[in-house]
Amino acid sequence: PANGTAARIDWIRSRMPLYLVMGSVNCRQAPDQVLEQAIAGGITLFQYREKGKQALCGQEYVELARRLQDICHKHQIPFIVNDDLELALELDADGVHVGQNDEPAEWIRQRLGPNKIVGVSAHSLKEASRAIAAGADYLGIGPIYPTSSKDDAEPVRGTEVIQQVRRSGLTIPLVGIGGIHEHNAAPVIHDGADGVAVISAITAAAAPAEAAKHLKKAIAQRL
Ligand code: TZP
Ligand code: MG
Repeated sequence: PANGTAARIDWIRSRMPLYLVMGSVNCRQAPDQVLEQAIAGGITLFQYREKGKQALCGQEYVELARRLQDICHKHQIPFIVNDDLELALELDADGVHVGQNDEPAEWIRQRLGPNKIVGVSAHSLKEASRAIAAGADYLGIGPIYPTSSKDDAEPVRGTEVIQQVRRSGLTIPLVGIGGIHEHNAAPVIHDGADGVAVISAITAAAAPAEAAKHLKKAIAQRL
């Protein structure tokens, strides 16, 4: 099972193939330009994740969010906020993504209402089932491969948890995350994901548009 009407689930699943997660810390060029290029390369969903030691805060944090949201709007890419319900409400963002140690998904769903997107990170079948019961629209499962973009990442599990979730009959839209790039994305889709979420494969690429295009192609061949 998954949450919502069939049409809503289909729509959310259709946004999963190439999900860019990004903050200023991840970028070599101006974040606005990285996002524009990533969209040109074919990303289907965007998450503003401004985290880490050098992360912007206060007014700068909000201003960057607004600029990136404007770019997403212009290209009809849904704009999701990582772990900041208040910012999402202030900006009328399209949704919020929370981890297991963030505000509970039930609360996020209650505050956002039924029409916004709620994403939850899950690292086991149990966490996946709980997230669905709490009202999640999609799951992020990882890290699939070793990653240097998250300091407090859980152990690498390959596609094991994705396979467990699918074998248990859960049909919720889901993406794999963690160390994914164009040459290792195929097994993630093959093993049951509806897409991949990436940071560095696009943000640290010399040519983000090309990187996104190649990733999208690797995924589309498997979907
Ligand atoms: N959650 C699990 S791994 C990860 C997050 C946010 C970081 C993914 O970044 P990259 O650069 O695609 O490995
Ligand atoms: Mg979090």
